[in-house]
Amino acid sequence: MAADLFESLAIEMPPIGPGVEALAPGALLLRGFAASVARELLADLRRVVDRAPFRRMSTPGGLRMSVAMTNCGELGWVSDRRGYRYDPADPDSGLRWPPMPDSFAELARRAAGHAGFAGFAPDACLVNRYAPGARLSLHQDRDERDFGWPIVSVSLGLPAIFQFGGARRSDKARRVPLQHGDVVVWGGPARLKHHGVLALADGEHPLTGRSRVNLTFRKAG
Ligand code: MD3
Ligand code: FE
Repeated sequence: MAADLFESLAIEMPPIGPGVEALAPGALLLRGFAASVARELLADLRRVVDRAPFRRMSTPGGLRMSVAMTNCGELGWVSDRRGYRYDPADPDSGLRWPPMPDSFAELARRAAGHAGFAGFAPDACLVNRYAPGARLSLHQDRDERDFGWPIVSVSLGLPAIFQFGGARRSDKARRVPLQHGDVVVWGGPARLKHHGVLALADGEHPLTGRSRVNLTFRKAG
């Protein structure tokens, strides 16, 4: 009886181990998963930003976002008065986005594998940089072609409070603190949920200074 119960749970639930937490169906938090490679990621990010500097984009409605963004990989997410889209070129330079560093792609592939998404090969990495006070209001990520692939997010630097809501923007959102090195895989039923980030609290991090950096890996095209 109890054995049957556990057997069925083992089939339904993702493999949960130390430091692994299901935030919601399809949303797997891997606490500290990126901590051991954080220095390498940030060194590789410096080379990306040399070619494609952080910039604050505008929304289609003409508001300037508080979060500064750049991209690497074959496609980059851009927002301007014309709308949201993935573009192979950086609109600020006209050049292709910098290639995705191997350290980025490998981390994303390993994390997605832990959540059951074998073969995740992201073609886009949106990099978000938050200064104190910067925030991201509740939104959905739906500019990608195939929602069957997850989004993998990697938090670096100062901690932030992440909001995870529902199918509708007005659905009540729960708050999840995300720390340096945390990785979340958002797939399945979590993939189209609304989410955002509360205004960043001031602080100082040894690796990023007064900022938080978030990498989001996507299969966009
Ligand atoms: C849940 N970035 O870039 S990462 C974004 O911390 C974005 O910079 C936030 O939302 C950040 O679009 C949150 C976590 C995240 C990313 C994508 C998701 C959560 C998600 C897609 C679906 C559901
Ligand atoms: Fe998002």
